Amino acid sequence: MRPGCTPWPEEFAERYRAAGYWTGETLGAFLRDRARRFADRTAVVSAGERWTYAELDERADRLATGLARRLDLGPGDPVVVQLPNTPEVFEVVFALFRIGALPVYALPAHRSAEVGHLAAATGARALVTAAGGGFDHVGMALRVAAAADGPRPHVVDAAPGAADAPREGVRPLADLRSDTVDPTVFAAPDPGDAAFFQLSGGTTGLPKLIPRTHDDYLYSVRASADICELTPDTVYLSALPVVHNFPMSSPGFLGVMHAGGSVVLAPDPSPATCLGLIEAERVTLASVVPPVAMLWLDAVDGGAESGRDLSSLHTLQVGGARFAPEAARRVAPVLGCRLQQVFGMAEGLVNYTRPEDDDATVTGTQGRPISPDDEIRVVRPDGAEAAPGEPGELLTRGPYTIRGYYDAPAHNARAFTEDGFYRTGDVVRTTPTGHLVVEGRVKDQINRGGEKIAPDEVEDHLLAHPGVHDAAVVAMPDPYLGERACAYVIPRDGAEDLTRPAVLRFLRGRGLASYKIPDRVEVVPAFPATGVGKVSRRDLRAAIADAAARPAGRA
Ligand code: AMP
Ligand code: DBH
Repeated sequence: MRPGCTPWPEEFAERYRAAGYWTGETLGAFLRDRARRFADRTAVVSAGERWTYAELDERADRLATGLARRLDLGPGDPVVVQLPNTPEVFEVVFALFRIGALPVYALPAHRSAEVGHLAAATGARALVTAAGGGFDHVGMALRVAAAADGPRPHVVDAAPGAADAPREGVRPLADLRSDTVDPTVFAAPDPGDAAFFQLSGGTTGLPKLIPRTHDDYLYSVRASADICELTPDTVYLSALPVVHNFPMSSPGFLGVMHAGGSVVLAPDPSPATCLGLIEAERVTLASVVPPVAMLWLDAVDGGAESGRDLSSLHTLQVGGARFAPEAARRVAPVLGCRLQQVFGMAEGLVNYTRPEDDDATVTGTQGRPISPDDEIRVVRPDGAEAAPGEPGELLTRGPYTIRGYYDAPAHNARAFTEDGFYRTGDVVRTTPTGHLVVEGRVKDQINRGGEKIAPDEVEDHLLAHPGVHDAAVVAMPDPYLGERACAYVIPRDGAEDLTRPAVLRFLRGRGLASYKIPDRVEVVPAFPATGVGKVSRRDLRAAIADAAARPAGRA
């Protein structure tokens, strides 16, 4: 395996191969095989374009040729991919797979702090992004490339108009599409090696990189497609950015392509856009985070979209954050479709409620694991096994859960047990049927409607402000997003200009992803709610978490 990655112990690898989970298929070969079987079927619908499987396959070949010949990219080269929901995202990632290069996925909301970190941590050789969308992603990529230690990564603009107004130092994607295909550039990567990097929401400091292998990921994809009963007639709508793990693999676009179905990319998650696409494209399956599900429910339930014909929609998948049971119970009557809850993580383990589950299970649990070989432990704070039904921290290992973050030995020693279980930081209880109910978490993280924020990371940026003496970022409950972030900031003596807008401006200037910018900033003389004198930000977080966990009215 690539240095910095943690392999599964050989006895586990053998077991997963013998069970037929790890088949040796690679992501590059995956598309080739689908293109043979489903050549003329529609693979992708997006931004007015419609590509068949054969077309997507050919585009991947042509771009692979250009990337190899003109940018000298090849096996093992990491490439940061930060693209919105446009068809080019598929062309780019499959071209990279074909030459054995490794996509490093960044969300469109990420800014220079995150993208710079991804590029530096992987030694990226190129950044593929796209102009448009109200933020200058290309300019940001140029700044990140200029700041790189070592050879300057290429910057590629995948926006359709990029070649019309070429920008200094930027390669338009159109210039990299070779007219001919050179099969000598195709690589045959080791299916047991890292195929790409996903980003973890993280709990401490900078986001961690998650290396996923061809073998492990494609197993989760195939099994997910089976569980979700996908067929060539599946029409899947991704309302989330498709580079996120959920719309990529749970079952996501890869699961849909495995089955030969069609993927419809929504440019934004709004009810008008998405419900319009569901009606127009006869969408059968869609995946959303809870706040988006709630918006759709309200828009259809007597709102602006109540006249839509949503009769094609068979299943709405909701995941990424806690979906309140009251909202879950509205899905079937309001949208006229089934609900499927999805509790997953980019590190691996994914749980689904199943088509055969009864209503109470579908609305009241977060599903059960994909694989019979997903090992689940629920433990008490002292590490002892919880009793059946008792809440505890979820630990897991299995055929598609990583054994370590990339190049992070110190962090791995805390995030994994000695025998290789990933400490999810989620508090769950199990039901007698083996379903999991997410009850809370022990990890220091804010889940803002599915977008994860590590308080530490934001605090470190706040502490870099010369006028900030101390800072604490904590979750505050929110009826729509579940949680939002609030930053408490103590000014240094004499720092009178440390106002709320100044703090927000400072954070934006640091290049932090928009969803990590605190929703509320309180400039305070000392941290509130403790009354025990000088309190560190860690103590404060612990105190607030503790207070929130106690029933109201008790001190
Ligand atoms: P990440 O590790 O950044 O991929 O984020 C995964 C985390 O999102 C999980 O460990 C949970 O904390 C949270 N999560 C995902 N799906 C759900 C869900 N259906 N209900 C509650 N929390 C969820
Ligand atoms: O939140 C997640 O990271 C997530 C949610 C649902 C995920 O990675 C997944 C399904 O695969």
